[in-house]
Amino acid sequence: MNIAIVCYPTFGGSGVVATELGLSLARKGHQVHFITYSYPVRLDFLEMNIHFHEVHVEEYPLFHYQPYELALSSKMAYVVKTYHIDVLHVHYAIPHAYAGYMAKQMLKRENIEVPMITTLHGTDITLVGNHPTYKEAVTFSINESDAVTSVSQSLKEDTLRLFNVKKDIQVIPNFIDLKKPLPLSPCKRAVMAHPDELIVTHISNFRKVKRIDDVVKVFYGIQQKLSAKLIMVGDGPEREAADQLCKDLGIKKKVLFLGNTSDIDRILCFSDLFLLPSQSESFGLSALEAMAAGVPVVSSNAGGLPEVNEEGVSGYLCPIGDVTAMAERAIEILEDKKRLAQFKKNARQVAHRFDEDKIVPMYEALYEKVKTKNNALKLEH
Ligand code: GMT
Repeated sequence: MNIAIVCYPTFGGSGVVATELGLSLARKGHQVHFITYSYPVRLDFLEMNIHFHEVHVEEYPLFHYQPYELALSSKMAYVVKTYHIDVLHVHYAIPHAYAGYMAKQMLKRENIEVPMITTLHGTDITLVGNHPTYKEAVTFSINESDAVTSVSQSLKEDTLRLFNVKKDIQVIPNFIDLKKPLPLSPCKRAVMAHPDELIVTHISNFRKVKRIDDVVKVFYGIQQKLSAKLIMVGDGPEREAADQLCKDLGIKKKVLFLGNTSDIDRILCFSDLFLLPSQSESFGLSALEAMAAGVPVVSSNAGGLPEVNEEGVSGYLCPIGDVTAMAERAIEILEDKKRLAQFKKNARQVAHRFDEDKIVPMYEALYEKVKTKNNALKLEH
């Protein structure tokens, strides 16, 4: 099939999932066309069957806000026409589903019908999309999609609760490539910590929703009992405040801020525990990535996290903001070598539920379904 994927190219989970999906589909022989404003961060280099179409927004002094949706919908229409796209798959409703709807309307004028699938990822529903500024347009574009998927049952329920959505929403969870070879070079644990130190890791975009200060507070509790280091991966608005909190708590020397990287496997390979105390989390892809690398997770019990992190098996789930409980659970996992080894093993096992080989065929089946329906409609006309 010729599939166009529209996503954010940044470090956010939705862009990562979209990119990994595109790569997986390309490996299976589909032609995959990424449409976005810059090269997706997880796409190392153009690979076989992968194509990239940059959305360029022309700057003009009259515009207070540059019209990205306009440029995006024009590019979508162009790519669909030129490359005979069978399915348009947009990740993150804002503004992708809206721009996709416009592209479909433009194409209709030229007698080209292309089905559009919208995948809801989380903040497009729970935070941004739900804001009155966008709500009407988001509801409209979800309802106008030919198929809608959400990355967890919890997100599906949030969508139905918050929006007047008439469309059926299919849950297709995020996935992980478990066949991927482990880091090429040996795992460099010694660079990060002394041999007797445990390594606790957090990866995110350091937004408020991630409760970065809770990560630091939980670690503060852990290091009072056990010798440990905290590795903070990512960047965003809360980074400076977290840095300051580390100074205030006197743990600055035990916390390393590494900034953004797509080489997370090289970090997860030496991590003993992953912390994700988010306020809201539709799925928690970073937790799944940690589990796949054999790293147990202590997370909040928010949104879709209980669908990913199995209580008492791959880690623990604690009430949002309960840093004491999170630190206690973390210590419970870390303090006993045998127990830690068991949790590590379990984490990897639980991650197998989200194996790429199980999940990607669900998308392929959906593509086939919307394509067949679209062809039948064409015949009717
Ligand atoms: O978590 C973020 O802030 C990034 C955000 C995104 O849209 O890129 O992530 C969302 O989508 C991910 C991929 O489906 C999910 O794993 C994250 O849980 C979800 N984030 C939230 O719901 C806060």
